[in-house]
Amino acid sequence: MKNILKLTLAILKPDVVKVPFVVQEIRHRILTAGFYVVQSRSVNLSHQEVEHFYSEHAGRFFHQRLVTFMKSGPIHVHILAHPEAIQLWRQTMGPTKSFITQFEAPETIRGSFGLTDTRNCTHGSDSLASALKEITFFFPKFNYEEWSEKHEPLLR
Ligand code: RTP
Ligand code: MG
Repeated sequence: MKNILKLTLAILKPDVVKVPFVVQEIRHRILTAGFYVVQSRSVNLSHQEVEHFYSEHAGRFFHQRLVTFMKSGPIHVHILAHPEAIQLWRQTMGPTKSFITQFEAPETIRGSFGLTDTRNCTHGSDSLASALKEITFFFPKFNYEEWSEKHEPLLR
């Protein structure tokens, strides 16, 4: 199970998916950062699915705004692999609040393309436990052990 450390779940949120140029640019950044793209899908989440995915934020002032945004259109979901997957993807995305990030980390994805604190382009798992839960949520048939056995040596 330790090899899950080398995977993370990335989401391109609806604001990004609506703009093909930004989708291409983010895919380019994913590859140049050194990630291997394990599996991808496009999905339009229902209200209930978004509520479930972001249940940790239930009750926060931005929760309703976040749910409305995340169900507003298709999202692109990727399982990314890298020896430091979780940390590297969060570094590539940049800090949550785009309004600040555009000045403090303009080279990051959120710094380059984020529109607001909520419409901030991308999602990334924030821990091992989240990565496990989120990968299972979007890819219920994904088999960590099988993947690790075949591919993990390539990531050393
Ligand atoms: P994410 O979960 O999407 O990777 O982002 P994160 O860890 O950097 O941020 P988190 O605190 O988990 O918040 C989840 C998402 O909620 C929206 N948000 N809006 N002040 C606001 O309007 C606000 N704060 C957070 C963002 O879309 C954030 O990514
Ligand atoms: Mg988060």
